[in-house]
Amino acid sequence: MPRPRLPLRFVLFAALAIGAALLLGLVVMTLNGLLEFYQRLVELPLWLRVPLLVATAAFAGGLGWLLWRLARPARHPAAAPVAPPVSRADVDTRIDHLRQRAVETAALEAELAELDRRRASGELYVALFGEISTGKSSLIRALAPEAAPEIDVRGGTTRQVGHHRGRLSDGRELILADVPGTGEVDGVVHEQLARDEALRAHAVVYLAASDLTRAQDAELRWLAGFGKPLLLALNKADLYDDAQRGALLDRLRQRYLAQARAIVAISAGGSERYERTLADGRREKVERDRAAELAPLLDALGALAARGTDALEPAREAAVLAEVGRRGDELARATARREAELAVTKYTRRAVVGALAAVAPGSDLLIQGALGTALVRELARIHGVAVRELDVEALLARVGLTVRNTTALVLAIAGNAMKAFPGLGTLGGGVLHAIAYGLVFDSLGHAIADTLADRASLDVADVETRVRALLAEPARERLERVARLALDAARESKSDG
Ligand SMILES: Nc1nc2c(ncn2[C@@H]2O[C@H](COP(=O)(O)OP(=O)(O)OP(=O)(O)O)[C@@H](O)[C@H]2O)c(=O)[nH]1
Ligand SMILES: [Mg+2]
Repeated sequence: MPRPRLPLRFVLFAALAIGAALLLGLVVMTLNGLLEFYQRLVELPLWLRVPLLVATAAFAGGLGWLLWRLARPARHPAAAPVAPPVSRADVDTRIDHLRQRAVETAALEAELAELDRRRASGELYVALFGEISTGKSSLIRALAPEAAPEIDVRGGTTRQVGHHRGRLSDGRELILADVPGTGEVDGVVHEQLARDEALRAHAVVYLAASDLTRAQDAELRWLAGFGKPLLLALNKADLYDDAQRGALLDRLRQRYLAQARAIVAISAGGSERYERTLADGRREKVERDRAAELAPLLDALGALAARGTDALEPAREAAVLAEVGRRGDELARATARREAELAVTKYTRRAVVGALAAVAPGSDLLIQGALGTALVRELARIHGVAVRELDVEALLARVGLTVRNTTALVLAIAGNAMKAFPGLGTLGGGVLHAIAYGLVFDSLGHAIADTLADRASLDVADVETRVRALLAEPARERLERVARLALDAARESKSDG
């Protein structure tokens, strides 16, 4: 039924016609205006004409520049450093701080020691990198004939990092690192080994056996972000005919012009198994090596080696330091979280004990009192955030109001906790309040710790929002923990008294 379509087409046509007419009118008007402007300009005396012309040109130029700034396509985020550069002294200080907090730093120190060892050795380190079964181990075997890395059609054959001494055509030596492939299901640990080794190398050869997938693309850009030389090798080129290979290479060259120093097609070789029939009719399994074709990669590696390790060392060092710094920060954060958790438990217990001891407990008394201040101070120290006395007071006053408004709620929740722990009921009404205080302190402590961790400042509004959320819906695990604290404290105070 073509009928209903007709009006729509008509409307479109009409709109187009009106648009075209308007545009034409606009063009004519502009031209007209320009002509008039020109005529008047010609009539003006010279001393007025020249400055006016200059001003008009400047205005047009400025407008053009502004339009270009707004409309120009975003530049490629090529080779942007992954993390801000970290100096060796900075990393050493961070490790010192961690050691002072009794954090295990041996792995970080080992990484730095390896950094120094490689620099002192003067050897050129090249890491191969790529998804499983792209032919990394095969390439090692082709470049380092004495090496015998395991090669298999099954992905995930290489499980550890292996170093092999290889030789380039001009006789120069280099150390090749064979690493586990990425992209294996559940291969996170192996993938980390590969990534760490890639950062330790002077240069990386990224191997692919076809056009890059989205995951490979991200991986390659991440590697290139460290600013070290990256060679992209399209392996198993023997599987493509000349036209296919050329088209693939063109595409890769267009996409990774900024990331890769060279983009080459190679055949690492590898081996193939097949069955053949003997003269007597028996069948036998044979394995034979495929011929390797590595010339363009050898050229690229040769050019790299010709630069010498000294030239390649700074980028290598920056990559390792950035990674060690990142891991140090991660350790520091985890340690702060652990210490904060202990501090919150300590103060929650004190709040509970205090509430049990008080004749007529009042929430303000505890929250605004010394206990609250001490909790804030300790958490701030743990997270390395400087806080002023004034801010602590403001925080406690504000949270005090929140708690007062939610007291009925907190008591109701505490009542539920008591039901879950029948033993608590027999300890009397004071326990209900003690649990309520415990909950308040536990919530306050976690809220402050999270704010400090996320914002690196004592953001009062943020703490309050978090306290409110925590008090409104305390998780069962928290409830039980606080109730148990109250139970223990009540028993202790009974046996004391
Ligand atoms: N056709 C062809 N096959 C190759 C080539 N290079 C390697 N292969 C085959 O690809 C498969 C995987 O080779 P490996 O060298 O084990 O690959 P890998 O990247 O080390 O694999 P993982 O260790 O599992 O990450 C093997 O069956 C090789 O024979 C090549 O140039 N052409
Ligand atoms: Mg391998």
